[in-house]
Amino acid sequence: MAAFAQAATKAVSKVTYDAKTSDLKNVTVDCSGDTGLTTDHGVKIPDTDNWLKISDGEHSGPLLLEDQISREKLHRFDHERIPERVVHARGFGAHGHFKVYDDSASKFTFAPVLTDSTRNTPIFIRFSPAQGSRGSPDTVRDVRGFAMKFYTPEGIWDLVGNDIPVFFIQDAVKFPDFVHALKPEPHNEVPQGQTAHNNFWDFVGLMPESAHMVCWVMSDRGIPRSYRMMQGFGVNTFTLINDQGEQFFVKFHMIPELGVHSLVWDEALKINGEDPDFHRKDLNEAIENGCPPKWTFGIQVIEEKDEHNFDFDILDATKVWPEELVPVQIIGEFVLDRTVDEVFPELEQVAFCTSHVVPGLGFSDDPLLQGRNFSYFDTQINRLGINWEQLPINRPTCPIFNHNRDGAMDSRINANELNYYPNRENRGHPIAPNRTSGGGYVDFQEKVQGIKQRVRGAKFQEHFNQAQLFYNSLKPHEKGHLIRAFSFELDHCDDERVYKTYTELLRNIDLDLAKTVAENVGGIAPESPARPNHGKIAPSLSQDYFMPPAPTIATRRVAILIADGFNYAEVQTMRGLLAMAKATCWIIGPRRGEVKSESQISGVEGMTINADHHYEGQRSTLFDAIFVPSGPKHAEALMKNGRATHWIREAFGHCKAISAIGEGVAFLKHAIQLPEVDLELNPDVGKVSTSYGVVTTGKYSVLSAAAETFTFGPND
Ligand code: HDD
Repeated sequence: MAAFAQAATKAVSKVTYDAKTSDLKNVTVDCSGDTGLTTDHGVKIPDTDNWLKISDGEHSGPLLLEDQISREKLHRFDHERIPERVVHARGFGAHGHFKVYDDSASKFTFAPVLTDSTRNTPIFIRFSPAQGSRGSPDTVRDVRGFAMKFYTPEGIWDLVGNDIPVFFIQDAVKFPDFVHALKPEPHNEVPQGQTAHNNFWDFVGLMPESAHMVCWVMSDRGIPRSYRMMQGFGVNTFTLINDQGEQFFVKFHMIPELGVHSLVWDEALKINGEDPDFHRKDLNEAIENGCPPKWTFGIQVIEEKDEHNFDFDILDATKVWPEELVPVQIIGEFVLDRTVDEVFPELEQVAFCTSHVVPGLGFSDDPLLQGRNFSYFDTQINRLGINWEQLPINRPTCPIFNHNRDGAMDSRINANELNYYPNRENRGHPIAPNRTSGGGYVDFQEKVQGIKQRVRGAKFQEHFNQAQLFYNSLKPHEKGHLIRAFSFELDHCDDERVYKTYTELLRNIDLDLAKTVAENVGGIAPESPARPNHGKIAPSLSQDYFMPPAPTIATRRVAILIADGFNYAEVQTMRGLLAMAKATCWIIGPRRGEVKSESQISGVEGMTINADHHYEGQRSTLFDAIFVPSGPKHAEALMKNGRATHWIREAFGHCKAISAIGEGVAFLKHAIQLPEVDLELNPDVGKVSTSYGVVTTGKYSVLSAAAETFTFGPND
């Protein structure tokens, strides 16, 4: 199965399969192709540089319309773009595999994808900020889509989640309004990749139900360090059905093995300019360096009888089910271990539908999910046409047979002249639903009663308890970042009705928060809270709760800053240590090319190192840690170089791990110029310990601990 998924997603030039049985086993994919150019209709191209024209060899005459080769080339170019996604237009992803550890979930579901531990289900995941257009930068402040496609023998399961467990709105009918307010404003198409504008804050200020989600987006969750270091959530409440026909409510969780880590805001702002593709490069780099990112997969389950036992409605997508109340049961894991071959056929054309579930899974009456179930298929038709599920990346890896017909780009040959049911040969008949993997889909026989009306339940009317719970659960530094984020965003709103309304709304969450933000942005600093703070906290809402079991710097990017006269042995030792810890290491020098070591410039036949980049070519923001070796002349040269000095100051301001030896320490002191920051010499000479991106080795001194006391260093 995996082979086909692989084949199905490879950019294929020739795919042959037995159309009659749709038997996919004998799929052959020949991507070898000829290196010579042909037209799309297979004719070999004699010349791709000159349009056929009338000419005496000297002067060019008119081009000839008969040149079907040149015309085709221009036609294809003119029609390359398809409608970008109306939200989540920017995105990137990879292929991987999913497996469950055991059949523990069979209490709740008969779906083999969640209960059969012998399976290794091919998956494809696309991560995506929501607001920006397809060409917007990666490290914007935004929610990140976390869309998973499972290619199972029972059909495709699309779990279309986000990296934040709640959403802005409760009822799907508000989605067009929400997106209109979120996206660039219609009169000037500003801003790109930002929520910092009047319309967004006007809308959420008038929609208290969005308060909880807005707090999450304004927290460090809104600026993930990496797609590999963020959680994923199914967000909506789905259902599971077990083989006794019992139904359970379920929420899905994806927990990154590397832990949850974020950028600091100043860093995110700068990376958007320095490397707008930071997150997508980071994902590919990790996979290509043999460090495929891994997540564990968990479920929260509530029995039907317990549905109303909570002070919130469990079908309300603006609410979490606190893990302290409903534990997350880890049932499996997944890894992303293959990068895409080509963006358009795999990432631009991948399409997800929340309505695509496999037997054993179902939908709750969550009003957001029910609306989503309509929207996704509709939007795929608009983007890709009615036969979008025949595109290799979207194609199921199990047999397909039905009476759906024709429509643009229908390439399936059903070889079935009885394209209706019932028919005299009972061809294409329904498959009796039963609670096994071979049965037809089981619709849960749920009893529903009520009257037709446009309402939401009483518990849907409460909007601040969980926003308070989230705020209370943040660590002090997380709270500080959140307050600064609100202040940044509302400072970009120039209509005072907007920022005054929102600072007033913050009184419902926390008085300090409301006062500080109001003072920063010119709102009315409140004297009292709009409601008491219940003071509850849920530790699992802080991202610090999700640290890896064992500290690791695996896949972290470490820059080694050198100038002519550096200590060669130290650099080579550090490179070895970092490689052992599976971190990636980059030499940054005065030039990209040979940099002379200390012994070499002192006339002894010494070694040189080739720098990967020069000081101006990269920035500290693109690295997690910096190491500066010893060497008097090298340290002196660094001290004289403003850009190298800024590297250290900026990294210090971003609380990065910085380490140095000997004269390198003097350079750090010179760069940081904060006498109160005491360079602590690590006493463990020669020992290498690494934790959370902090590299402390041997007699090197480490500044990162000191940097923690600063959220912004001297240069910010
Ligand atoms: Fe959505 C895309 C996630 C609410 C309608 N959504 C889209 C994508 C993600 C999400 C990750 C990008 C998928 C991809 O990579 O192709 N959306 C969510 C989550 C939501 C949510 C987690 C709240 C729980 N979405 C939501 C609502 C509606 C939509 C309420 C409409 C009623 N979403 C869409 C869409 C998109 C989409 C318009 C645009 C592109 C696409 O579907 O394929 O149908």
